[in-house]
Amino acid sequence: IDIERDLRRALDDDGLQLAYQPQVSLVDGSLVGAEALVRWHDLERGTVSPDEFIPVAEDSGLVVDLGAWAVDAALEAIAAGLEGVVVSVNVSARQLDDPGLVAAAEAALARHDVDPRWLRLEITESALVRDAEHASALLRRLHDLGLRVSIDDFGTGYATLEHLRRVDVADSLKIDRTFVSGIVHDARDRAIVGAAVALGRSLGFTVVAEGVEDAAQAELLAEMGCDAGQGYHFGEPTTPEALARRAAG
Ligand code: G
Ligand code: G
Ligand code: MN
Ligand code: NA
Repeated sequence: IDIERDLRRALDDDGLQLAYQPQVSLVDGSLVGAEALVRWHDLERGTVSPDEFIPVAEDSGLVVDLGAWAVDAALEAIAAGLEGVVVSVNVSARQLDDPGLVAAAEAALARHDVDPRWLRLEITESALVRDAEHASALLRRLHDLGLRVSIDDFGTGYATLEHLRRVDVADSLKIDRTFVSGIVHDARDRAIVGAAVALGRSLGFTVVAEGVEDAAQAELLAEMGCDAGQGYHFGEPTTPEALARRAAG
């Protein structure tokens, strides 16, 4: 069961796909963005969950090549009909250690005739905190290429107000779904999400709530001033073609 070897092969042989999960405006219901999520359907293994193979990719360093592939695939999808929708790609902590990250992003942009502002890189809060000085310098260089930057899984990674102040190139903040899931029934979750939305908005971030699963949650989030929602209520991760149709209609 050498998952690392099989993942490497899938990466080399066009065996990975990106699925795009819609991000919807809580103000007018329009499609404002999508998160690209890697999918691996293996002939022998069946569908392998990213929760299973992303940690392997991180430990082995394969996530550097996987991340470069994801950026390339997302740019291709944007060029093929997603322009107008901000597509987010996840960047793992391990990729921030790769000295070739900025050059790889630059090369990918050169390969595709795409306005870089339609691509957003999602950095988890924990990756940001691990080496804040290095991370914020790196994010600035990526931002200088015209890319957008988002802080992912906010609330789970011990970011301080100092971190938030420092990462001024990020334009979006994603509130982790572990907080969002409780907002209707749990007053403490509601208070935390409300405060996080207010903090994010007042710092100029577009605030996106993750894991929105029903209309009651969406309504509460809208009342809090949250900009956008992502989750099963608005749609599961889907093909780039289906997302493009949704963007057009
Ligand atoms: O859709 P979901 O099961 O797809 O994703 C599970 C986890 O895998 C999430 O934490 C998500 O951030 C992570 N993930 C999905 N796609 C990628 C990717 O392209 N790169 C990295 N680093 N993580 C990803
Ligand atoms: O990057 P991140 O860990 O946030 O990746 C998103 C993960 O959350 C993916 O595994 C995706 O399939 C999953 N997901 C997306 N929408 C929902 C939702 O509404 N509820 C739950 N429980 N999970 C979701
Ligand atoms: Mn993410
Ligand atoms: Na996330």
